[in-house]
Amino acid sequence: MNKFKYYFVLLLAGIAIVSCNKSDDDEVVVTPPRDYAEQYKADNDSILKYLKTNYIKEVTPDLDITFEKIPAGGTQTSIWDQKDYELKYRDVYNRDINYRVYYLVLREGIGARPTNVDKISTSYTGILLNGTQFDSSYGIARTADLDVYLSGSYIEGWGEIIPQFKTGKPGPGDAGAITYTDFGAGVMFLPSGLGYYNRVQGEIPAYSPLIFSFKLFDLQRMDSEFTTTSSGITVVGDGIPSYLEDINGDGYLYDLRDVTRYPNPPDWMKGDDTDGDGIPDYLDLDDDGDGFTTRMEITKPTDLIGWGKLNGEDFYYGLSRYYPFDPVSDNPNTINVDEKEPWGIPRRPTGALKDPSKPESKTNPRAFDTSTSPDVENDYNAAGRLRIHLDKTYPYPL
Ligand SMILES: [Ca+2]
Ligand SMILES: [Ca+2]
Ligand SMILES: [Ca+2]
Ligand SMILES: [Ca+2]
Repeated sequence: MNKFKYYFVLLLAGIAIVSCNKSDDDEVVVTPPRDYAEQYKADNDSILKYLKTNYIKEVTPDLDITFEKIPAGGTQTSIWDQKDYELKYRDVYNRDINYRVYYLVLREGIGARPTNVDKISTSYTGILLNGTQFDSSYGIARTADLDVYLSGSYIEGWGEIIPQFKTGKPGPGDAGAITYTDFGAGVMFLPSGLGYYNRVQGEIPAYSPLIFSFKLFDLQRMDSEFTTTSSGITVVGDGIPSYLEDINGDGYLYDLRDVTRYPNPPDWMKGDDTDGDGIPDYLDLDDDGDGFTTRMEITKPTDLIGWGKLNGEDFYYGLSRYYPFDPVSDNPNTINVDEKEPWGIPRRPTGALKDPSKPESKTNPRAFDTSTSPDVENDYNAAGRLRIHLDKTYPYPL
């Protein structure tokens, strides 16, 4: 091994050890962990008790919420019984436990819904069931990665509950800052198994249920495929944002190869793997398993980038090297940039055969039909078309 490289590796190892020690200062792991099912039962009892013995003391116009314990003889209506805000739940499967996670909807929001692998802009406050505040962004927006694999966060409950809400509407605020109106806002009541569980984290004792009030301002769509090397993982993406790889459309993406988290997943978690190879589309570099990468399949021919010809006329195809999932219209707010991408990812071509006297095959494919506009529309734009990267029969079986 090259001597310089060797020292460099040693140096990296040294840095890694130092940073591990640092994180050990504020995190103590209690081992062995308790049984998840027993702990969930205890946590659920505690959370139900909290919901039935506390009330909503105040919700400000900006949707900051405070709870307080109903005093002895008090006539306040509990969080559980009140009707001002809807108390909902979502059933979550994790580590073979079927969790019922309660959350309060202060406002759903009006924008887009993040998936559980997107990044969000949020402000939040976390408290324990005894009212102790252990964390807050104090109204300042922070970026949070909901992806449990990339965030390094142990709080899996966020990715399960936040996608039930929508983002807000951005607008100019004071001093050029962006402020949001009509954002989603809520409160989640997480059992410890979807929080830090057996880890002591700062002021949070092991096995603590966590209450987070949050505002969902904005989101960033992620393209999550990654490659692994000795220096860690590199997110590379396949050109299809993860939220468009949610094949069963439930808003959630799960890597079921993680048998620690998902040992016996229910059927509703399984619908996002087109080729059935166990790698969900959002992490699969070849979604249909035909040996050609999705990235290659959605790459435009070079004559379909920028200005070209369509039916003999000048035609603007868009600047991107890749077909977008669906056609993209020009953004009127950016007057100097033409974002228009008139064609989305095509389906299996429907045009003329290369040799019309022979049947369709790998060596005798159909062309993308550009002879008439309706056929172009059908190949590239038809609503609900099976896009090339999801078509197991294309190019063709051998
Ligand atoms: Ca992707
Ligand atoms: Ca899904
Ligand atoms: Ca797959
Ligand atoms: Ca493929």
